[in-house]
Amino acid sequence: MFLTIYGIINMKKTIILSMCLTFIMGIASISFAAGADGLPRVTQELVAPPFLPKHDQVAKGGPKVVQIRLVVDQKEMQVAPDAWVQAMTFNGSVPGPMIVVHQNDYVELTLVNPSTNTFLHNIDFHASSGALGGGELTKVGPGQEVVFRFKATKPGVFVYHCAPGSTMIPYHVVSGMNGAIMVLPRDGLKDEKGKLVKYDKAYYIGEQDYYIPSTPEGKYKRYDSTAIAMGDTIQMMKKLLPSHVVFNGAVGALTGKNSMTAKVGEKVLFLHSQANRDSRPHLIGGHADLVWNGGSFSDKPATNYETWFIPGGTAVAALYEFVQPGVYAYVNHNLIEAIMFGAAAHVVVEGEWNDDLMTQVSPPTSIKN
Ligand SMILES: [Cu+2]
Repeated sequence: MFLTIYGIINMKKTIILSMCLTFIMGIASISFAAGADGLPRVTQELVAPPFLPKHDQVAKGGPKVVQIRLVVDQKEMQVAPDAWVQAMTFNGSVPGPMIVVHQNDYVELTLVNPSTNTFLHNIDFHASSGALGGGELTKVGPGQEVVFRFKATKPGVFVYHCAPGSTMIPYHVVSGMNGAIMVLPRDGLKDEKGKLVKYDKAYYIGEQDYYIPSTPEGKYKRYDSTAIAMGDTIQMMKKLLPSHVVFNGAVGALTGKNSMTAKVGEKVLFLHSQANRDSRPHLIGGHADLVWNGGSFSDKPATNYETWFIPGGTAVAALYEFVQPGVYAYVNHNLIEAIMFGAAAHVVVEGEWNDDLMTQVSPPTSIKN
């Protein structure tokens, strides 16, 4: 319409203007096509937490399209010796797998909802920009799959979770449908002085609150399906009092033979997510040398924290170089949640003890006077 009116006024100018518009639109379509379509594609093999998929800390080459596959698995999982949950999971683990890309890579997800499931599912990526974090574009009913792509423009650690609408959002999240993605700066992580910092190991700790109903006698109820469990569980959820707060899906998932490991002198990156409640990780006997508060890698990391904070719906990265051997407890420092609800893990660290840093000057004896 604008062109028509303008053309009546001056046909010559119109021709020039429309040529310019065609040229500009041409550039726009070229730059769009050069977005994801022209880039190399790689497939990332996702692994169950606390491990991370194979990745480069400093990106090699330019942006890529990173293809991943998440399959929704509804199944019963044991949370504690006396408690089971009808879990809803991404790829069968609680939390879902950690995804690792670099800033300005594209994440191309195939989300699969097998026909054996009963509910509709989707995914909201906090790392993405756009309506509902992709929630509307990724809704899949049982028997469907969808391919969805977003550009990871912001560096940091971010939660992803199922968000199918209404009460189903918290129900799916507290049934296990959450995980995290780490979007590394292309030139790697930087310390507080802006110097490249590399980690020797990285672990993903996904904290999960469960709301498992009990019988009047105090025994945890066990259900045949998520649909059957839903009514009672939602009544429990409304009280805001979890029955369990655990790391990686179950009490003891990161202790004993499943403990995290490290050596003295190794820098370990702890990635901790909580999709629903606040948390406050603390490494007993250690620290966080660096903490990227709010999970943002755009900001300088804070230094030398004793306990760091995870606002609900966030994933946070903390780095620590172990300086002493031993079995360290990594806990939610609401110690009731750690000890009585289950939010505790172990890091077994090998190496030489440094007496200068800590020693028992004399062993316990009877009080002398
Ligand atoms: Cu879901």
